[in-house]
Amino acid sequence: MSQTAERIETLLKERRTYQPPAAFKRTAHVRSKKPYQEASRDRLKFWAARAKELEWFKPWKKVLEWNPPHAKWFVGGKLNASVNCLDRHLKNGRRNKVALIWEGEPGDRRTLSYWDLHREVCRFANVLRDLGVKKGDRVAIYMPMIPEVVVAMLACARIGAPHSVVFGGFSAESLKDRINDAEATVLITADKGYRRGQVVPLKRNADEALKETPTIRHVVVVARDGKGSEAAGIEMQPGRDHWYHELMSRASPDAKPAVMDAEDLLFILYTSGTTGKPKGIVHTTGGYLTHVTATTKWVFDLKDDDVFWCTADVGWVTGHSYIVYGPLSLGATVVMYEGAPDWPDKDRFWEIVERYGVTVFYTAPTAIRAFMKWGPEYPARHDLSSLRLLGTVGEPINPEAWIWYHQHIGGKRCPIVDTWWQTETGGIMITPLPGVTRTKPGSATLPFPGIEAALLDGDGNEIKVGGGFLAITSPWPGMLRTIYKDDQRYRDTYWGRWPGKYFTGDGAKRDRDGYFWILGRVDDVLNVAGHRIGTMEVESALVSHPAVAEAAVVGKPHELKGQALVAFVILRAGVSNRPELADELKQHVATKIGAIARPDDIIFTADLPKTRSGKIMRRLLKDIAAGRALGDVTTLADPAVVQALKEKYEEQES
Ligand code: 7RM
Repeated sequence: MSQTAERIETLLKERRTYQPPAAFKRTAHVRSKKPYQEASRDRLKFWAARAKELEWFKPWKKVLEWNPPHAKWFVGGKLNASVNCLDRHLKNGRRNKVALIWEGEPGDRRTLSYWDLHREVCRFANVLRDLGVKKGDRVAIYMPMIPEVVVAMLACARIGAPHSVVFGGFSAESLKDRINDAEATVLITADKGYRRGQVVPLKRNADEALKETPTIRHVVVVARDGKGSEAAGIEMQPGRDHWYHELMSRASPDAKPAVMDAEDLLFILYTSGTTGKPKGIVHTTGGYLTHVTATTKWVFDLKDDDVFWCTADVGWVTGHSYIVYGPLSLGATVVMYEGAPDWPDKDRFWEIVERYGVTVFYTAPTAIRAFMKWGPEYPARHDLSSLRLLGTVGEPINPEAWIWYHQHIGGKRCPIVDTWWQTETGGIMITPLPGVTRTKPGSATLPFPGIEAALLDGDGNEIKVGGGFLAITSPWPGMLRTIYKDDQRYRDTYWGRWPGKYFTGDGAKRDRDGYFWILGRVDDVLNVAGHRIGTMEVESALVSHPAVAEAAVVGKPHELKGQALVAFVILRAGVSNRPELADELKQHVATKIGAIARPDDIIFTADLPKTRSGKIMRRLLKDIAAGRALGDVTTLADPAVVQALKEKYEEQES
């Protein structure tokens, strides 16, 4: 049985439902289905009402201009995202409210009030302006999870310079490619970060990337442990490299915000697609901020006394939308943690929840499955009674993990919001509203008010009940506007399948109540521990190794990570299979892309199963990797190849 078929089978058996607890419902922002009705009656009026909750320099003239596949939201409106995240809280009684509670992996702690954060952001905005950064210039950010990464993002927003945050776990080469695609002029990094007790040498990686990034004029380096504790051996190139603390010490804490058009770029974020080249997803200001602010408020039900912890890294869209822009725009208190969940021990997250009284907690199924495996004794060591709402994102959650999360983390009293969305959608799209929606373990439930989703078949016919491709059938405020410098790819990837309807790349099932059950990607994108990885990217990395002639990468089901990578490799003529070669190739991929893309298994083979026209039959490779009986082999050029591969893999596994 295929992985998808297995999942459908499990989900079909899932009949448990959970009503919002009465106590939760009583105080929730949304207590009735009214917003759904209002939005379906007049979607644009609904979104305009959400946008009015932001602070605008100048109101918009038109809510939406839709020239498929290009949308403009809040046309003519002017605003600034950093003003919405900071300045407005200096006037509404929140200026001494804690904005950020930060904890480093080694145990160092800092808190910043909205006023503190405002001063830091203004100072850094001035620093960037002094370095010559102008409105529209791209700034690359390659940092650990420290408060300065938030300062850097908001400072870019303040001066109208789109940021491109590159996850700190990516390699020098990945960083280089992203800097060059965006033609960034400034890079902000740190001397180091900490992860699972190890030092992450960010500046050293950056230096490697900087050898081939001709557009970079300046590099700003944050000393992770402060002035006087700069990492040893850091090389600062005179004229190009500057210490953050030195520039900041001379900068004024007042910086006028740039007046941004609603459709001016706020950021670019690279994500994996089905080719070897990541896509620069473009998000603009007014629609994005409206979408993330509205969803943060209603999905996480955030109130002034909440303490919100989203465990994502700011290098991913979840960090952009639900650590930075959404919660700060609402004036919430946000917890930010630098390191690993099992450092120094497997109860680190629960220690943090207890210490700061976290009330709303948002994490990924892969983390929940790890907690399950470690055992309930770790959360049981701590008082988790402050928690009132739990969320998940990034991949399908299996019902067992949902139930475990509900019981052992939520103490059976917290609703769970399983939120489906993508880098491209900007914000949450399919989700329960915790005070309204009856939840079912494994289902992301229903589209957020104002979002229109459907299941379509290959011809674009709607499937009301059953399985199909997940599509978004009308534009939404947080949608990507294009792929940076590649509008054709934008048109082809997302809008080429059905005119005017957005193709998500996910398969899903819809039940009789209209609930969506997301099954996973239907394209050549894998989801490993909640991280999106393109099979083609890994294949390109493999064939860049001198020993490799050809490679095909597929996913196999993995207990914790959801999926793991399996690479089938054909060696070049004359290369013999040394015993250490598999490890060398795994390391090669990690060096080329980043540790998240390291394959679990490498299978050497003399041949790959191909159709008569020469297309690699990934479906068969997936069957082999998953240890399943082989699917249909009738179109194969040489069926013996597959049988031989399968036997080889089984031998290797046992
Ligand atoms: C936010 C984020 C997007 C892909 C998406 C799905 C998968 C995300 C869920 C989910 C099932 C969910 N952005 N996905 N959330 N699958 N249930 N609640 O993850 O761009 O990195 O990934 O992740 O396949 O297409 S992302």
